[in-house]
Amino acid sequence: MSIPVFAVVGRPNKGKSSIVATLARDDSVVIEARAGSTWEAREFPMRVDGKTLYTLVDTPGIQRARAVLEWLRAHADDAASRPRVVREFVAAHQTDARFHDECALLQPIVDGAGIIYVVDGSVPFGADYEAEMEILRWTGRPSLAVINPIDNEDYVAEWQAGLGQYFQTVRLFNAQRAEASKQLELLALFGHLDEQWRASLDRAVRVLRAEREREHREAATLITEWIAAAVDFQLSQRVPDGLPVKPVEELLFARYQHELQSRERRCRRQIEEVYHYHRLQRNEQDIDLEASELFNVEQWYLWGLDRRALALVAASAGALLGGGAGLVFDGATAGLTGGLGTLLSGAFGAASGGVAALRYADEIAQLKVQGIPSGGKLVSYGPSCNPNFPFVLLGRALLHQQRLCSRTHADRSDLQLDTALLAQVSDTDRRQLARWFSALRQPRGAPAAREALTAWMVARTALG
Ligand SMILES: Nc1nc2c(ncn2[C@@H]2O[C@H](COP(=O)(O)OP(=O)(O)O)[C@@H](O)[C@H]2O)c(=O)[nH]1
Ligand SMILES: [Mg+2]
Repeated sequence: MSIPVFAVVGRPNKGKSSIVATLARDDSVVIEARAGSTWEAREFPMRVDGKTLYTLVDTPGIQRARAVLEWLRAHADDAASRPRVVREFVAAHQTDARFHDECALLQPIVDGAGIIYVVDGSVPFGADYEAEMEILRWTGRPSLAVINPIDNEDYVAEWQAGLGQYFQTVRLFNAQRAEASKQLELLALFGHLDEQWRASLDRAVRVLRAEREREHREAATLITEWIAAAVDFQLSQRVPDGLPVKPVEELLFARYQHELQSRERRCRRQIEEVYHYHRLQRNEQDIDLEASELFNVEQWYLWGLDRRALALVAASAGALLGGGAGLVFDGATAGLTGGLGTLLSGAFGAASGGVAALRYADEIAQLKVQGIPSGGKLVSYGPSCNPNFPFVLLGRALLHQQRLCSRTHADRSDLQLDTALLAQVSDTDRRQLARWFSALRQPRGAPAAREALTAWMVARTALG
């Protein structure tokens, strides 16, 4: 049985390469504002278990339709000879530089490919498109038209009427922003162009759907692992007798922060790979423990929990920790008395000791200086016992993942990671998360908490 092949054709700059990038989920497809950036036809096969389910062919733009049509008309005797005449045109112009692009885009079609004709729904339809549509009709191959609304949908209705004269199927499809379900719908439609192709394309849709679910699970697992490792993370350093402790404390904190930053970056890069992004440019900021990102009220809104949410979380986490964890509530406002300083003082005792120099460090984790029996001191930092900390990490990770899932491989803009996300989490979910985070910090509860947290993320991605 023949493998379905689809040639994506149209004028330059209509989003042909964008459609290929989006459907093939391949960010190596060349997309440029400059016309003529696709010079040769390039094939993108979708392979599963060593078998190709279908192939997309990105092609150079049609530019000399009138001249081609003239040649075709001069060489055809009747309607039945048209497909043969198109083949003859391609054969006769292989080395003709004037028709290089036309030969490159017609070749896969005369070889048996289905036609995906792409137009821009934000510019008017015009009779001058009819020559190229006529040529495509002459090939006698099954075809489908896609209206890509590049800037807006102003002329979509007009295009639908015009294209309807030449194509049985016309679809509106945003090459750069179509969500996953729309992408799969379009692929299924490709399969309907020819009865022989249907089974392969239906299978491709099923495989792709399963693939996405697997990716979400993999991403969720990576995020859980990262958060569990981050709250568990600790560093220590020996200081020989007679040497000052303070510089070591500062150094240790700097190393702690640096290590968390690079782990977060690593986790993000891994998740980008999971979703097939290999060339992403991003606008991201490393987590900054010193700039009080976690504790600044405005920043709470962005990444972590606001005062009210934090109180809720502290209440449920505190209950699990057995109450005496230094959580002091102001009963009247249900807020926290004195903010986080109070939250972490008391049993945690972080405010005591030589930590005043590290203004915010004490709030992420505990800095400890212990005497060593053999002499000198051991300075240690972490693991973090701050209830807000894993929320901040989760918020950052979910935003990153959500941004990846809602973009396409045709979108080459920077990944923007500067908006709020956790605002969308319900109070019930927050309490649940707080319990899992607190269990993550205990050896006994950790495996179940990891599983629950991963499952929660998978369910959330499936909904979004
Ligand atoms: N905003 C927007 N831009 C698009 C869309 N499709 C294509 N473009 C842009 O149009 C230009 C040409 O796209 P490309 O896919 O290379 O078109 P091709 O020449 O037909 O292959 C690029 O700058 C794309 O970013 C779209 O759906 N929305
Ligand atoms: Mg192109």
